[in-house]
Amino acid sequence: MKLYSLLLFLITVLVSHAKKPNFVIIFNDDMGYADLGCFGADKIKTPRVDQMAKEGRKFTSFYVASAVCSASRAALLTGCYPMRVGVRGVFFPNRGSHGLEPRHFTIAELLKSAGYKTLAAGKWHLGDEPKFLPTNQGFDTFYGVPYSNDMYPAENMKYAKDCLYLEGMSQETIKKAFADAKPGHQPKLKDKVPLMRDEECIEFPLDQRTITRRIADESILFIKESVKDKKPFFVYLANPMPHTPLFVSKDFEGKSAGGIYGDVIEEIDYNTGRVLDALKEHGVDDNTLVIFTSDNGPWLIKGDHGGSAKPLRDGKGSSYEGGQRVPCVMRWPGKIPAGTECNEVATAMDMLPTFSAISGIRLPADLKLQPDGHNIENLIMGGPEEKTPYTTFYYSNNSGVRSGPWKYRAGRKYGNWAFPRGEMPKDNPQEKQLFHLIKDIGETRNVIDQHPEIAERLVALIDQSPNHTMKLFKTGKPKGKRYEFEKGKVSGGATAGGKHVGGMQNMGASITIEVDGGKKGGEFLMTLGYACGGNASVALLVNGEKQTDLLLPTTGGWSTHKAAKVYLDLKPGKNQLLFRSQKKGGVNLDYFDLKHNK
Ligand SMILES: [Ca+2]
Repeated sequence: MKLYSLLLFLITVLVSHAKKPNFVIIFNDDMGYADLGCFGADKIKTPRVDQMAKEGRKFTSFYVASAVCSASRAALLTGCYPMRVGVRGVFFPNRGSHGLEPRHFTIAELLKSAGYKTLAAGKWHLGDEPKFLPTNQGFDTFYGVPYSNDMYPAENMKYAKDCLYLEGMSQETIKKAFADAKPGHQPKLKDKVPLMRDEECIEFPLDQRTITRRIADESILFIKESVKDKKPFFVYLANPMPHTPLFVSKDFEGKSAGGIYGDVIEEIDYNTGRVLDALKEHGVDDNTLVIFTSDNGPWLIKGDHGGSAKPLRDGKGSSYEGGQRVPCVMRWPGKIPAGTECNEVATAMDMLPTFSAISGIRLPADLKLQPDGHNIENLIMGGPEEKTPYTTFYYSNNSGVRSGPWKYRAGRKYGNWAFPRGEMPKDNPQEKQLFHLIKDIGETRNVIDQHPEIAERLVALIDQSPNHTMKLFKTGKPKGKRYEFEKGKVSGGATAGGKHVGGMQNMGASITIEVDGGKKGGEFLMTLGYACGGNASVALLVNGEKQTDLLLPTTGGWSTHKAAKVYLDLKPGKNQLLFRSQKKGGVNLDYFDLKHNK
């Protein structure tokens, strides 16, 4: 027994002293499936990423959880489908208070809890207010752009005292641009975005020709310092390009046979190589997992300023494969067999559970939202016999589902932003489709009529999708303090919802209710009783600030009452809750219960 205890002690000591592996994620913006040499690009040269693939593993069925930026990033960092963490699409500055809520648990928080140094370098796009910035989501430091490089300054941005102003800009010119903007419109400063360090702007507008190099510089310096401090590290290097507008430094201008788009990719490739070289130089090459991928497919409407997803159909914003299936290469010398390929389904949501497994850092025992992603250590490091843990994968906003080789596509139209008015492609079918992705990777043959039973099975899977923020429960006794919605309190031209008191059948209709946050305030569990015929969307504002979108699944009918649960933060004392219908069809709200989550 004594010997056993001693052994256990020794093992514990050894394990705790074992070197934790480092993680580097290089997340590119709008890079297409065919934009890398190792994925079939002919005009664009990417020797460093190709070398990475030769030394590591190429993933040919790697998906992101959304076909657009913010939602894809939320899923990468939390391991959850984006709707579960309240992120539906793309965040814009100056359009209200929104972002990935700080209460959601990220990869950076996981690793930081075990002593990792954590850096977010590059594009963030999960909210630009201080409370939504990387430094409030587990990153020690942030150096980069708070949103897309084609956006605007944020009106409430904090500027550093020694902020560098370029292009004749100053605090006065920025203020004037906001004052001159038409109500509800952005200032006339498109494509002028801030470069931030932590919570402050340090350069405005960012000289975009320098950004690819500078975030690599920052990452390299961070790697060097982490090694010097003997700390494991996590670098989240999110290149703001090839999202348009495109910029390159002098060194890469006109170099690629693929035009300016090719120049941008080649500069990214070169700087990826510099980061890989830094790992070698500082002796951590064989203790670092590097992942190189993209946040969604290529932005095809940008023509030769957009990439290619060949042989996949369509690109960014689409529920065809080109929207969410992205190029992915992973490298970890000695752990990942060199020059191999994995064709099994893997997703960006797998990073959090996989990093947890690889590093031995457990997810918090009280974590409320368990990741939808899986530990894919086997797919990353195992042999060709390893199989995907996915029985189902849900596309953006449940627009489709993949199960094995089969994909059912609900036949949703593209938004106008993906294809400008009048340019909607003729082959933008709204009919329901079934594809066999192994036999037909390009989604050219709809076989729904030949296999109606398979389509039916997949449709039923969509109904079970976790990609809603809220799951349904039976209504029941009050769980905590109950608040009833009162009759006649609906504003915004809503019609009363039959016998239900809180009917909000018009878009924009709202109900305000005052609640008590108690002495301490904090996090509360809300159980919301409601009924609706179709899926409903309700914005929940707490004290005037949007806290989340309540994406309420249909209860199956207007007379069928169910309840859904969501967490929200309240301040001590009185709080004003505003529920605003965001979708035609609306919802009947019955009551909600609030229980302090201690
Ligand atoms: Ca993107």
